[in-house]
Amino acid sequence: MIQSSELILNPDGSVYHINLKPEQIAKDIIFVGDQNRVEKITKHFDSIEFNTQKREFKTQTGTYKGKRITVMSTGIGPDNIDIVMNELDALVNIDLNTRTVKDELTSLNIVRVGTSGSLQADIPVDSMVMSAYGLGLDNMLRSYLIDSISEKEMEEAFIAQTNWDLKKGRPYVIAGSDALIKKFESNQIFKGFTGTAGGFYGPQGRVLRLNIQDPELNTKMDAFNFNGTRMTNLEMETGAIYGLGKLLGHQCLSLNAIIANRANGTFSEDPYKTVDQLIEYTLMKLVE
Ligand code: R1P
Repeated sequence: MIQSSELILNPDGSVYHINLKPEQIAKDIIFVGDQNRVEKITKHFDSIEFNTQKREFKTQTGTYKGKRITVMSTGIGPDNIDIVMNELDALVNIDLNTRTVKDELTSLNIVRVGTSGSLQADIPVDSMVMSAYGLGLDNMLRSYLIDSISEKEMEEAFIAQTNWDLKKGRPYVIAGSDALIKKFESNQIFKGFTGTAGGFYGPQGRVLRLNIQDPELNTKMDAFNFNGTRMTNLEMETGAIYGLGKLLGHQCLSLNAIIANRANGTFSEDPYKTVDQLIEYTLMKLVE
């Protein structure tokens, strides 16, 4: 039995941070970072059956073209992903009354609709990237046993090619869901290798007033090449979603609207339009 201190429930029986009960979520889930992006997606829905918010975790469940979908904001960063993925999994795979793991496990489909900065000049602002792999630079996932799910050769190549300082922790590489990659790929979206940083400024090589441990990191990441796979973009959730998804048995895919280009220093003139384009693409592919 899982103790109340380990799996915390609210007085109404919902799970602690995401504030949800099992019947309130669909098997198809869209993650967004920004809580204001939830309604940008659900405004396309036929109907909304449920709505809640606690802290940065806003959730709406409804139907789109007859398919039941939950849209949920995760806030920013891998630490939030640890909370969201564990609590969502508890909703489907732990009996909250007996506090025991169910005999029959449920696999969720989770698609992130995020924003991100491109690392390559030829992946321009206002384009879309689907992550074939997530590269975690954040360490969160290292609290779990990930040897059986991580792509060791790619990790080693990244560490060697960037001369990564292991004092910052060991980067990890996790593949996205093959089934979802097949479902979502097209000539409208780049397929990429996405870095997930544990912060926005120093951890992504941005310098305002503080010197950073490796000023050349972004240049080295641009040049990273593993058997033809280049690093495409940087954001703050994909690696963590892929890692926890694989460990817990869920199908996960991360899609990102490219709103900045770090290689040539440009930022989208209309980032909301780019996000809207990704939302429409995601909904179209989800019901195809
Ligand atoms: C940083 O501004 C945030 O934006 C990106 C990053 O991953 C990070 O969460 O994604 P979202 O727009 O989905 O939050």
